[in-house]
Amino acid sequence: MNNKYILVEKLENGVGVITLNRPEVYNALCTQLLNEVSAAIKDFDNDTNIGAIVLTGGNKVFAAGADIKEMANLDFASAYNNEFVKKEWQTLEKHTKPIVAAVAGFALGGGCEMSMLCDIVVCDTTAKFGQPEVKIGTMPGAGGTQRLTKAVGKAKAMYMCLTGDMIDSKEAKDYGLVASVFEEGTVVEEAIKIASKIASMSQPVVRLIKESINNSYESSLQAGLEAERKSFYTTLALDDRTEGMNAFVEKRKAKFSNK
Ligand code: CO8
Repeated sequence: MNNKYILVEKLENGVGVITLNRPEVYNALCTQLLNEVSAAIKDFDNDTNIGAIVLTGGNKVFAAGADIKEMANLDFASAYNNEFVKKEWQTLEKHTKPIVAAVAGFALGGGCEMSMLCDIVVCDTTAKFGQPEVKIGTMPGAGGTQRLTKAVGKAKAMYMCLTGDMIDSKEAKDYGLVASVFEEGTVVEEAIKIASKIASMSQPVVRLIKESINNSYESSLQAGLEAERKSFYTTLALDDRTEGMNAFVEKRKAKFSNK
């Protein structure tokens, strides 16, 4: 497949690497990029030579969230009726091989959610995690109110989702959002080392362990995710969401009307 927004590599040590590649917009997650990531993950899942995957944006930025310019004209009816990006996110949720997220720089909104969909998150000292959707008149729609709460606890998740403030790599480590923090510029190679260690293990055993941890972690999560997605679609009916996204695109401060 010819990819426009990602780079895909198969390394000899059984590791597949997917690199988000829209640097001019901080790897904003447009539908095509999500489609490409989803197809690459499916390919790796079906490839018996691949034992683990690294998902990264490279050593500068992970992703600054869903593509706001693409969503600026999205309305509630079409998002809900056509299940806007639901299947792409679900491929990420359902992958069977372990994925290590290697985060440098911003992991915001859908970017933070994408990292949390991976099985292990590692970052470098430049990493900044956040759920800033509230600032553009919407809310997380791919796990930000659910997985973040399970990862960092209610108080910190409320703080992050309600203020839109970011946390740095130290806080992310202290709160258990990431497994390890590496020196600036080294996170991709370190993530590959972790993935290569996993790829050297028995694939069915790795899969059983992963399933088993997810069974524990995800009990009662699905109902929350379904409700969250519908609530995200609901924000598309608000004037404030239109104002927030237009203000971002026009590079001005949003004036919310609480409607
Ligand atoms: N979408 C589209 N374009 C973006 C995005 C984005 N998320 N982030 C940055 N860009 C673009 C900018 O528009 C700009 O483009 P241009 O040069 O053409 O004007 C370029 O990237 C550089 O950005 P800035 O000039 O703003 O760079 P700064 O270094 O000043 O700031 C930030 C960097 C802090 C990352 C800033 O760009 C920012 O705040 N970005 C938006 C972050 C955000 O709000 N993310 C959340 C998006 S909403 C979301 O993710 C919801 C997911 C829901 C999934 C639903 C599933 C059902």
